[in-house]
Amino acid sequence: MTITITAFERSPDGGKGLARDTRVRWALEEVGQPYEVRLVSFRALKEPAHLALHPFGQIPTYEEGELALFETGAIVFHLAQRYPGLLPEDANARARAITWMFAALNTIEPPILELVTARIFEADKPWAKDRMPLVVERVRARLKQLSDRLGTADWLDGAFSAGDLMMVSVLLRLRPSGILDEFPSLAAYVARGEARPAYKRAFEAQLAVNG
Ligand code: GTB
Repeated sequence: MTITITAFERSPDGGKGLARDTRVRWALEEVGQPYEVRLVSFRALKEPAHLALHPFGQIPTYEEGELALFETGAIVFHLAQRYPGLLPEDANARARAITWMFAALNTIEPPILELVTARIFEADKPWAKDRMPLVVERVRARLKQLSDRLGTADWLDGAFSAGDLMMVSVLLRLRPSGILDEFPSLAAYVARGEARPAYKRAFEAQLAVNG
């Protein structure tokens, strides 16, 4: 059955791979599933046809026969459950890998998004200068904890998993801020993710659209 995802017709990042279709492309590449991409304009995101797929009018979405999904966490989890390659066989190791997916989305991504919002969309607000150090400190605190847990390991819990795919994807959003480089082990962790052939294919595919 054909898998179709949606992505920006033209991502505002100009091909840096920061829009969230990249993590879904990456998961599809890791599990070796071919896919098609339907490109959507910002206007079309808010039109009924797309809202029927995604109630919040965003990308990416995922269609496979009768199944339509939104939310990258749900999409990557679906792929990881359906196809081998992203979750361990052992039940406990699998549960821990899923825990890391949730940690990426629920614990690490929120302060990073707060920082992105502060840097890009609120930089001209009168309170921006006072608030920025607080926002940056919240990110640093989480990165320190994550870095402590990763230690000298390559991946968060044994072999590469959907948990790492999601964590690396979330951390990549920090790169323009420079904060990631304050944590060399996390910067190296992200670089390991980017070096995976599946990531490279996903990155190139989005670059072909947005570059
Ligand atoms: N929780 C949802 C998920 O994980 O799927 C969030 C989806 C989401 O935020 N989608 C964004 C979107 O469609 C694109 S990824 N936004 C349009 C809208 O809401 O109207 C966020 C994003 C956008 C642009 C860049 N960039 O240019 O650097 C990076 C990330």
